[in-house]
Amino acid sequence: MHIFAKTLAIEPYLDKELIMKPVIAIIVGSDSDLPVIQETINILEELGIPFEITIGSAHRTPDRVAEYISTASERGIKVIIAAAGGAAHLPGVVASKTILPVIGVPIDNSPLNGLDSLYSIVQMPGGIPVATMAIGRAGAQNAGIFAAQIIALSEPEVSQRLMDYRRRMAESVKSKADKLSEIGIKKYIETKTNR
Ligand code: RP5
Repeated sequence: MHIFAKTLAIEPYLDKELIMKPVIAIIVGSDSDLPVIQETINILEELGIPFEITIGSAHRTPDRVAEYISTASERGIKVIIAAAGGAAHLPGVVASKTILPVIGVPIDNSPLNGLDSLYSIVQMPGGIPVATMAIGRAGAQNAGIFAAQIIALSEPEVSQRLMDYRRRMAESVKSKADKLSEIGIKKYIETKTNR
């Protein structure tokens, strides 16, 4: 199995077990999903949560997906993020193979701009849930945050990092509002479009 496991250098006050082993697994249906799922990776890196990531397709490599997911719990994985586009059955198939919580990210790379992926992921029949995020980059970002929130239930340090993240987000909105009232709407829009 080719699993790209990435363990991040994080501050020593985190639980040793958490530092050493990935606790979140990300699986994408294709390498073409990776640019969107980069948003998930950014969040997990910012919050210092170790994760692993792999590519596995529910229709092109169903056996590989089954094997990868059935051993996730043994590896110490607590949450799985599954991202796919088009007729996106990957998150549902992943959820069928584990009782770990599965977060689904609908990728917007299809002619239907991800609406097909959203419906495929969100409309799971009763019995096998998938926590479905928004389509595309915002969904990928929220998948990372939501997974971190699950980890935070048993890791107070992760909880603190999530609160710090929210504080930084609020500060960034405030500084934008301050800049807007300082330079006015025309200049503000100019600075945004010149970026
Ligand atoms: C899905 O098909 C993948 O998740 C991807 O979003 C989509 C297209 O895959 P490629 O044809 O780009 O490999 O299974």
